[in-house]
Amino acid sequence: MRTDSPQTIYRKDYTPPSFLVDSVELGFDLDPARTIVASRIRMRHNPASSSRSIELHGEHIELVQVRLNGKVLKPSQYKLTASTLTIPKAPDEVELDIETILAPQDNTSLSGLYVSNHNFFTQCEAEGFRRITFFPDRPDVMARYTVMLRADKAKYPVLLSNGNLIEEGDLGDGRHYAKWEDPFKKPSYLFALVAAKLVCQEEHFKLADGRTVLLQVWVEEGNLDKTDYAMQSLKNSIRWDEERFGLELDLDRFMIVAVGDFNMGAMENKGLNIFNTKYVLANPRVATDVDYAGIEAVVGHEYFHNWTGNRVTCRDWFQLSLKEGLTVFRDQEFSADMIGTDTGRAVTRIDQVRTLRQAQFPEDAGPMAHPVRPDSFVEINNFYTVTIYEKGAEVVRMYQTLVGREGFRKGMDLYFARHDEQAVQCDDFRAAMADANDRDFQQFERWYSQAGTPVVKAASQYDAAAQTFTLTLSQSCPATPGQPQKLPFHIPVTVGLLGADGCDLSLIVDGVAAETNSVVLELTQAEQTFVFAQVKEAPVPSLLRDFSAPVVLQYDYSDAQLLHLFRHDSDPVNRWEAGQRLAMARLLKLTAAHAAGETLSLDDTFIEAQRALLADDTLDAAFRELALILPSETIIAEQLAQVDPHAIHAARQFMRRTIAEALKPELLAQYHANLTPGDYSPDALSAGKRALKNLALAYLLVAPGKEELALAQQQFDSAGNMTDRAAALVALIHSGDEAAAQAALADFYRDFSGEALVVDKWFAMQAAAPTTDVAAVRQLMTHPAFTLKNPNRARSLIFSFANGNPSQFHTQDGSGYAFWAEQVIALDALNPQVAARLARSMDRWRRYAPALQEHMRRALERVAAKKNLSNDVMEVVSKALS
Ligand code: 0A1
Ligand code: ZN
Repeated sequence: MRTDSPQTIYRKDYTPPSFLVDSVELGFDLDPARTIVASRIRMRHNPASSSRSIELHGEHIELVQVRLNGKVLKPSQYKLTASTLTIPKAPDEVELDIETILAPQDNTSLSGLYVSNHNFFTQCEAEGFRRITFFPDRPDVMARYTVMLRADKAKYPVLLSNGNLIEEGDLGDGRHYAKWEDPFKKPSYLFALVAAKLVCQEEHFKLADGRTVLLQVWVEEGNLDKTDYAMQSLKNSIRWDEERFGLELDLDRFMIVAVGDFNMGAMENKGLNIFNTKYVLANPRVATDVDYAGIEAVVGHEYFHNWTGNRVTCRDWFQLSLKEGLTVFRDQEFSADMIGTDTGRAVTRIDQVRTLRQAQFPEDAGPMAHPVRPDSFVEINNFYTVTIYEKGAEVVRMYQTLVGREGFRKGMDLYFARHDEQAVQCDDFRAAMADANDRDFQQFERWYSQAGTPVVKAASQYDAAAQTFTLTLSQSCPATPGQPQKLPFHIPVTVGLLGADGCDLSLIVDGVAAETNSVVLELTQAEQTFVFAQVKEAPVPSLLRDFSAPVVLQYDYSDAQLLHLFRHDSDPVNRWEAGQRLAMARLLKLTAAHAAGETLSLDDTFIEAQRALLADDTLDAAFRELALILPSETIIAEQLAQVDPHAIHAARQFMRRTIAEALKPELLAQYHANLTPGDYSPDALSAGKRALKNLALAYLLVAPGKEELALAQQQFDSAGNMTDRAAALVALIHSGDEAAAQAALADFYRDFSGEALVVDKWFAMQAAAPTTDVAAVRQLMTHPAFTLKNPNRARSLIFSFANGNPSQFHTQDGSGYAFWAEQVIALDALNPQVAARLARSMDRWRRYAPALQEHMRRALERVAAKKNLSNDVMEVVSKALS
């Protein structure tokens, strides 16, 4: 809870730490109600600092005693506030002994040391270590850790911490101990411990250099049948980082531990990754294809942090994207390489583009917009955002686009050669990329310092006589909070030209012949012109291939040109994009028509293009599925100056229904052609088939007859895996047949009530159904399985409703917003981080119709007026209101 008024922290105010820490010895006497922590910190004065006082952070902990070089300090010899402990005028070399007491069982924030299902876990990023003991809890203080854990042996048979186990044994009186030593220097945010009753799947694994390491995946007893995929993903990650980046595991032992109460996806603590169960547990009965893909990505992500984040870490939290953007890029490349095919790669790329448009572009256009390297924040936990992660990954990807894969690898090698075991800045990464490739990335810095999504406008002219195609690109970027004016970015725009036959033309740009059918144009000015020579016919330009930059691209395509690209573009991402443009144009017209009370209609052109695509067996099922999904209601809303969620919903539903009716035979044919009989496998090919089949099912159930209902029911009853089971259930829920939906929901709950992650799905499906109103959500909250205390559960119901059910959340009477305010306030008392995430649902409130806006403003003000609001929520709502 907030103790004094929230303070803004500025990047420009960075000062080096006054003391550096060489080693830390931690002793834990673990008890849920009263854990005693003893620490011995060896420090020395930092010559780079002019300050002589030792500054330690500490929050929500009781200080028992502090000794300096063996002498107990009297309260007059230090200054203790609610968040700091300062010892003025300390000598050069200091040994501090500090004892603190905490109550993990009362820690509902899930930051620091906490209890989940009777077991102990820690979460120290970003500033959780200060809830365990007093320490310079900042990432540029890197130290060696030795940890002694003591706990009741029967209740907590497993005692884990970072690094290597060096000793364990009994203490008598039913307690036991384990001593761990981490051979690498690390910042405090990477500290972790687990004391629990858990079991593990383990394996000895041989590294490229011949060493054998121990890999473990720890879970609760009943979940040992759900660890195979996480273990396989871990082994794949290790191999991949060896092969692609020459990076090896630097420990003898690497552990993954699953916990049911967790604020985020997972955490990269050195050698002891702690994971939300959602990203570990899977078997075909309980996990969907999407869950499997999530596990692969997150296991990879946390493992890759071992080098990008842990060995080389961040100087301060403003540099967060240094590790997160880079590590997301690495996990994206890993997932793409695991599929291995070109279209597989493109499918993962399309997913990334969808995430950017669904979440990052709106963030970049709203009150919480911030640069990839922010200049200020109130609460760092609010900055684990899609901008830091996903846009940050796009920024890293652009280096690779500009210097090529090999050049990128050279840049990475130089980065590690220069900065291993250091805490550095985004600028250091940029310098390594520039120096290794002899490139000037001065201007590229603006991707780190300027917020907002750039808009690139393209215009073209074909001169038949001269056989030239002239492409003029111009750029601009909208104002964002605190940044009214923007300077031009360095934007890679990958371009190809299609001839009338649909094939790529060979390219000569500004006199230089390109080696491939795509060329990377570098747009660095406000406006630039590129001339393509020897162009024998008027081409259709394919712009921003592979989504080469995180921008909005505007070009005045005709329908005919888009259809040409949709049929023929050799770049699958742009092929998909052409379909999205065709769909969006229609969705916007339909939305306006609905709002004006006109009758809705859809032209045949679009339907026929979809028909052809659906039946094109030369295309991967996964690609066809993506090409058939219409832009989401959120993405449509982002195109509009004033948002009417009901008109958008009606327009999209109309389009879905029209497509479903027109393409019924084709959808049915694809349904049957893409069954995946036999044993379940989560591989991309099978998953793609299921995705297409289940999308066909969803379309068939938009306005179903008896046969379609029977088909869904039959799939629901006989499905051999969760992907098909859940898809059939969702189709029934959206079918309009309430009785069938309710019966299936009851069956589903009965079968899976013991599987927490499946119960989350059960809540989420209902929360997102357009038939579920606020009253129904309130009713679901009274279900015995519902609790706000568990973040996954809160997200499954409350967040799914607020973010995934726009037509019900935004009702005219404002009851959705009043509900939102209540839940933000209730959550804030338990877990400010989760509450602040929910608070973000109102980010775009100023774009709604005036009547809705008024309700939203009142809801925001109600939250802002609450006494004792956390800094987390305060920052979000006050930025929304400002
Ligand atoms: N570094 C983790 C994300 C993470 C951040 C904060 C957490 O608790 C507040 C937990 C995890 C990652 O990128 O995976
Ligand atoms: Zn990360």
